[in-house]
Formats: sequence, C-alpha cells, structure tokens
Amino acid sequence: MKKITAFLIILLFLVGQGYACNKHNDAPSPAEVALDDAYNRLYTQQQMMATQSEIITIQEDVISMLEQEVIDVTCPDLYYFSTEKELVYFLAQDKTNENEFVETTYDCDDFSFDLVNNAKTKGYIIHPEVLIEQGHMICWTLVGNKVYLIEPQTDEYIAISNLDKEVNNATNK
Ligand SMILES: [Ca+2]
Ligand SMILES: [Ca+2]
Repeated sequence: MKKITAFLIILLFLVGQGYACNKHNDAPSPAEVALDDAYNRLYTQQQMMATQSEIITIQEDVISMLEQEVIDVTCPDLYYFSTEKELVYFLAQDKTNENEFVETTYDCDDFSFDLVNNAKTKGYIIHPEVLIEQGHMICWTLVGNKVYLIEPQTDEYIAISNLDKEVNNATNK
C-alpha cells in the first residue's frame, strides 16, 4: 500500500509538472515575449545592416568607376596656360616630379605621360615631346603665345620661343 501511495504521489507530481510545462508553453511569460521580440528586432537590424553594407559597397564601386571615367574622358574644354604663374602653380601642386625614377619601368616617358594626363584632369593641355638626339622625353605646352618646355622629373621649365609674332589669345584654344 505504501508503494502504491508513493507511486501515486510521484505520478501526480509528474502530471503536475507536465501541466505546468504545457501551461508554460501555451502562455510565454512577458520576459520571454520581450526576449523573442528583442531577438527578432536584432535579426531585422542585422539584415538591414547587411543590405546597407552591400548598397554602400556598390555605391563605392560606382563612385570609383565614375571618378575614373572623369579622369579618362577627353574634356572638350582643355586650355593652354594663360600665364606663367598658372603653369608654375600647376607644376607646384602636381606630384609627378616626386615619383621615384625606375630604369625603363618608370623613366622619362612615364614621367612625361603622367604629367600630360594629370594636366588633362585639371583642364590643361600639355604634350609629350621626344628629344630624338638625347633619347629623352619631356613635355611642352603654351603659355599665352610662348612655347614652354617642361622637364616633368624636376618641374623645371623654360620658354623657348613665341608661337606667333603677335600675341593672340585666340590661338591658344
Ligand atoms: Ca610638381
Ligand atoms: Ca618607360
């Protein structure tokens, strides 16, 4: 009889526990609801961040591409230099002359083409110039009516001659 009573007590206890569990599952506590809600919000925020991050990456790629296009595009409004001061200012702010000389891989032609391309991005016309006898490349441009030679490795320049006898700005465009 004692065994039966003990068995019944244990059985009642287990049923009670099961009932409590079921009741628990049917009606989550406010803390559990809040936790679930917090998890859901965290997940949503993480998804949004991932999406935003992808959008930012795509936007950065687009900006890089457009920046390169702006550099590459041949600007229809390129001009020669109006004054020597303008040329001096351009050469001073441009960093081509600070590049490291490397035999054949970054030598006179590379300095020259870099200066030409950098000038283009600033709206200026500078040409590369081959000095055949010296086997050397430098640059040239116009300042007003004068032809200027530029050594892109040092920023040195020299006015060598007038383009026309009469100064005529219209020829500079
Ligand atoms: Ca410079
Ligand atoms: Ca070279």
